[in-house]
Amino acid sequence: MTETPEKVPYTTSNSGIPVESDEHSLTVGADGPILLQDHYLIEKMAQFNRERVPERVVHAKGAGAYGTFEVTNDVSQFTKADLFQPGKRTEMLARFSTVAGEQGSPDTWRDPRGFALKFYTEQGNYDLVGNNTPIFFVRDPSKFQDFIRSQKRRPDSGLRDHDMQWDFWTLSPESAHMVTWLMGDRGIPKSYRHMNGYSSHTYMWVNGGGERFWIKYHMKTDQGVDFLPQRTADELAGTDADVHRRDLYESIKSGNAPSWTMYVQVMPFEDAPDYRFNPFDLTKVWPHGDYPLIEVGRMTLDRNPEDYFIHIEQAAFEPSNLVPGIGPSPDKMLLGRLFSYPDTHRYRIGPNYAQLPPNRPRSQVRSYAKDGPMRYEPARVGAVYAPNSYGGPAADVQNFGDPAGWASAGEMVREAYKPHREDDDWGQPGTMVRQVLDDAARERLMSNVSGHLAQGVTRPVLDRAFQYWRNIDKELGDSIATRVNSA
Ligand code: HDE
Repeated sequence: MTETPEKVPYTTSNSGIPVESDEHSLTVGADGPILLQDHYLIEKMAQFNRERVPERVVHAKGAGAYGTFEVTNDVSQFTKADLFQPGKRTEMLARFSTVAGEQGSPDTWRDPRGFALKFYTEQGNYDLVGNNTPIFFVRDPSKFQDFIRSQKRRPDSGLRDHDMQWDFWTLSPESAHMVTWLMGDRGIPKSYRHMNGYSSHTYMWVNGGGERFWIKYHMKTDQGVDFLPQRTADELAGTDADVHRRDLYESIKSGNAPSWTMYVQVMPFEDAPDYRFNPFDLTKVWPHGDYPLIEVGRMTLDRNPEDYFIHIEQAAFEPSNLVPGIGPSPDKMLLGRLFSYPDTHRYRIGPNYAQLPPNRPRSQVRSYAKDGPMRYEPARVGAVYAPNSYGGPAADVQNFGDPAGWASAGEMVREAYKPHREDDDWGQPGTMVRQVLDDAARERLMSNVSGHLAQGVTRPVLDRAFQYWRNIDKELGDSIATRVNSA
């Protein structure tokens, strides 16, 4: 006996008109030509041709979810930001990603991971767009594009190329700290749930009294930090390229909501000029003995997006989304990023990207911006220009304005940061190798680097790479050279 299928609603065109067939085009006779008046067929083909927006130029492959941030400690002495006030709960969105691979690339390639957060606060969106590393490869935004090109694909063959990667790194010694991270265990996390997140940059916090502090954020995973050995990661790249996206989705779906505890390091404003490391240099950490971690709150991710494309592919994170009580620091990389992200969103998604569901602030928008492609929210202002006499919004500098800045004067120059007492490129990675890693982790680092160098890195880059590692740690560099030369 054949079962009667359950009645399902009828298909419509994008304009809501019932369609006549899901399978057959309109033709003149069963074997005849297709007719131009088959509007539905044309709509299907045209829509399909436009299904993609450009993938992110970096951080293309990722996964994300919604959740809540709740404050668990009183940090109001350091910031007046509404989302960090005692007892506050704020809805949020998180997106994790790999950096160099494309949309379909394996989740388990060795790479830093993006750790992008958007908090829907009462004073607009606050975006904290960090990585799973407290540092970065370069310290000037004008080197970023070159750096990324060296990590992506060659123009001739379209292949990735380790020679190109090590060429750039060894000619850019400021990369040593980050490369040491990348080649160690944390370069391939077990899953997105098993990694920490960092602001990496230093930001400014301002309290209710106008007092300023320099801060760094740390998001510590409550699942525990864990990693994949190179061999397991390589296998997974072939058998389950989406393993980390799947892990996040399925954990949340089964009610196993991952969480992270947020901490900050707080540096008094006046400490910056004399601190032993330049506190705005993105290749340096502040040792916890100098500035201990102070707990702020907990983020829990418990809601999968109902539509991946709408909520995650079109999510637009931007470090320039800073709310009252939080400001930038003089980190040149951060300042470069304040421009770059909204610019990429206008190109990738469209100028009205801020009206889309993942990007729309939960607080009221009273901006004087108007029109543009795909705009659908009416401008809720009394007039379309300011100043006006018809009840349009007016900036409230008194209530919201921050002294979120710093004094600055000098000649226009193109120069590296002025070095502080202990600033050099090899010191902090050397300390990591000798004092943070145990013997087994150091051995894995050595093996990961040697394996990477053995894949297509040629002289003179190879010799420079041995010297690079000797500069970080003599013994480690010697063993890498021996291992690679004897392979
Ligand atoms: Fe990004 N970065 N970046 N970046 N970045 C992008 O923005 C850029 C940097 C980071 O899940 C792009 O929307 C410049 C540091 C994350 O959607 C782009 C510089 C850190 C994500 C861009 C940096 C990051 C991005 C590509 C040097 C960690 C993914 C698509 C000045 C602190 C966000 C997009 C998401 C994405 C530019 C350096 C983190 C092109 C110019 C440092 C997590 O705008």
